[in-house]
Amino acid sequence: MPSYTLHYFDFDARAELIRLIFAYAGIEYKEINYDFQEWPTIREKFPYQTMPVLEIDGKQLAQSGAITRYLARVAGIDGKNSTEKARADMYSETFIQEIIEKSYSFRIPLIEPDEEKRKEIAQEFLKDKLTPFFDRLEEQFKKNGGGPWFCGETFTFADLSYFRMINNVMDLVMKVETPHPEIRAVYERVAKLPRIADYQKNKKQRPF
Ligand SMILES: N[C@@H](CCC(=O)N[C@@H](CS)C(=O)NCC(=O)O)C(=O)O
Repeated sequence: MPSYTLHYFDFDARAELIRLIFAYAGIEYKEINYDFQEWPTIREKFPYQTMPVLEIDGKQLAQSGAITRYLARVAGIDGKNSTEKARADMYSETFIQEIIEKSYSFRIPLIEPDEEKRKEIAQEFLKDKLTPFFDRLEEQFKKNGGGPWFCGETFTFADLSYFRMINNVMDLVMKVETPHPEIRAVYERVAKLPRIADYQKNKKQRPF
């Protein structure tokens, strides 16, 4: 197994799915966190002056999506065939782009400093985005075979990405009124995986 070092800020944000894949696969890695004050003097070290960056035996791999897919391949959870791989990608990208990235506007004070405004945006997000999104996801999940995982019988990184997304907006998920029993069950299944349960129990609590 290569040696792995993950470089990121001390946030969940774009590194959390990567950490979850490491945890699921039981792969050892080192993590180095940077703060914003030191970032301007450090960014030059990285290929595109952004993080996360995964160092694999000393070689740098940038882009959270590339790192995720690389690790999913290493862990054997990237899907068994081209269709499953594409579907896992589709779900994971949707969770990241449609929900997690859109939640930054009410999660990150640096983006929206006004706390009252952040609360307002969160309420709008719950009503206009999250609730219809879950209705649709429940429908898609059933159409695509009904589980137990997002790629049917095959567990993939999309299930971890889903778990990550729900945790990211858990406070709002609790307020969604329509029931979504099928996809809710996926969350419970992931949460019960022994290595994931262990990771969640011991994980550092970060604001976003
Ligand atoms: N598309 C990139 C975006 C990376 C990115 O923008 N990372 C942020 C932190 S989440 C960053 O490095 N910001 C510092 C900067 O842009 O100077 C990815 O997914 O890895």
